[in-house]
Amino acid sequence: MGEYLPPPYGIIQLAAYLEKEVKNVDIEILDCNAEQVEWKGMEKRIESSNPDIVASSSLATCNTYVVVRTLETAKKVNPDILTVTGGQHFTATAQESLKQYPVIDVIVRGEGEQTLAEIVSKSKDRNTLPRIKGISFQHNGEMIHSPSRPLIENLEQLPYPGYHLVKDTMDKYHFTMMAGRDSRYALIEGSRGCSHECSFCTQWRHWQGKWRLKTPKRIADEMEFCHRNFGSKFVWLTDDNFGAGTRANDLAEEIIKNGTADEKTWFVQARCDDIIRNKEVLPKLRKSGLIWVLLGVENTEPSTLEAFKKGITPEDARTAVKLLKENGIFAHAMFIIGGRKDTVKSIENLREFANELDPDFVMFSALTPFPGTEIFEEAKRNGWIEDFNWSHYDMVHAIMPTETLSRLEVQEQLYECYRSFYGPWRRKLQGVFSSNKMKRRVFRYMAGRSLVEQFKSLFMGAPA
Ligand code: B12
Ligand code: SF4
Repeated sequence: MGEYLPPPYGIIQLAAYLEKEVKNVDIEILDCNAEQVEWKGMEKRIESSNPDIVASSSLATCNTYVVVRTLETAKKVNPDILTVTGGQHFTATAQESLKQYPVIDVIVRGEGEQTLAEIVSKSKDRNTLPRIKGISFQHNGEMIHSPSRPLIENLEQLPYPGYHLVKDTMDKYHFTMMAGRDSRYALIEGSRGCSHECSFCTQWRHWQGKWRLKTPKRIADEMEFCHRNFGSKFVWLTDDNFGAGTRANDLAEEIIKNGTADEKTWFVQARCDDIIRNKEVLPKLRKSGLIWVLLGVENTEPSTLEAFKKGITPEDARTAVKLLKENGIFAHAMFIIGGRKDTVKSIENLREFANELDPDFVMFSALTPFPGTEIFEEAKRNGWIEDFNWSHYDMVHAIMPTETLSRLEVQEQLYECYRSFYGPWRRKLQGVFSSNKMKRRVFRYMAGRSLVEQFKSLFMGAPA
């Protein structure tokens, strides 16, 4: 998706909670991406801060080695530093990760706020660690997994995200292709978890199959808070769904009520069926600043959709894309290739479907068996996984073959999907000269940087 620099949302959320709940704690956030700090610089910063604890963000499986190197750097500076990490990947792989990476002292499993606060409060006496719920650690060569911590019942007990802790780098965060280089960008969390159970997704299991929601008023107020205090003009709502009922409508109304809807825009990921359910609300959502929706279309083959347990149909995708376009909301569709039953023909059909669907923007990805998913378990059991290099788990590198295609062939098919959608001059010209401002910007941006070619160079020759 071109150049972007996101604020480190998970970490500032955790830090804001520590500030609120733990007495006498000094917190420093180091955003190495934003501050352009390399490994040596990180080492120096840790040295000069002389912390008791170093906690690293992780976000996605593909960042595993970067997390490990970060914690290694902390241990190099001072072996007594307590090193901590968490998030979806380390939660799902706690046992193996502790074994494989002895530089990790503690893995926080699942929800992080309360657990990290307790670790910080009790860190002076490490013998109390076993009494903390929701952690995994090694003690005298033994792997200890304390009982899971119950989820926070009401998400509104959480403080507003700690953007003040990264205020010096706030003007650096951007999502150029989506919102332009100069639009200050913030992430806001409106809910945690998901009420669906797709077999390729880590999200619902990580949050114990529960979907907890902030109220529309609170979400709108958080957007307003970022706008007023940090000048945020573009907000990525981290939710995965709108859901049914009046939620989407109420959110749009609350944003409009706050009076600055025309000064900011926002983005969300959504299910096709939720867009259809909320079709009457789309004009209001657009008025509230919703400019871009990423739709999980995933696939069109009935057997693949069934294996994915997504619970939507190609017809839902057609309707959802049409509705978004009619309402001037940029329709971005995501597809997954490389399911076990995929063949050259089925992927060709998917390409045809994507072309016919004609969303404003598409992304194709290779089915990635993220640890913690049903697909990972099945694939591991059956020996389908050919690549355990976590840095390749970015949905761009093919990790598994299908019944009829080798891993390299899946990889080539992925590139072919991009070429087929973005290659034709007709689509390029329609994009570059589109009457839709957003589409014009995206296609001009892509054309200027030959993004499809860059995509090819990311992986060609990757599977060894
Ligand atoms: C916004 C977002 C992005 C944004 C911005 C990320 C950012 N810097 O904040 C961008 C666009 C950059 C992005 C990119 C990618 N993303 Co993303 N992203 C998300 C999204 C929607 C929200 C993340 C978030 O902030 N959540 C809210 C925070 C509070 O939750 P959290 O991070 O899980 O943290 C909580 C706990 O897990 C725990 N915790 C987490 N880390 C730590 C660390 C410590 C020390 C402790 C104590 C606790 C702890 O405590 C936190 C509070 O309770 C999630 C899906 C989701 N709804 O969560 C996907 C998600 C994280 N992304 C995912 C993926 C796959 C990617 C990409 C690989 C996609 C791609 N092909 O490019 C890249 C990876 C980029 C990279 N190298 O980091 C997957 C990860 C799956 C996996 N196991 O790898 C997710 C889960 C989506 C999904 N449903 O599959 N992403
Ligand atoms: S893919 Fe989307 S709908 Fe399915 S479980 Fe994950 S977040 Fe929920």
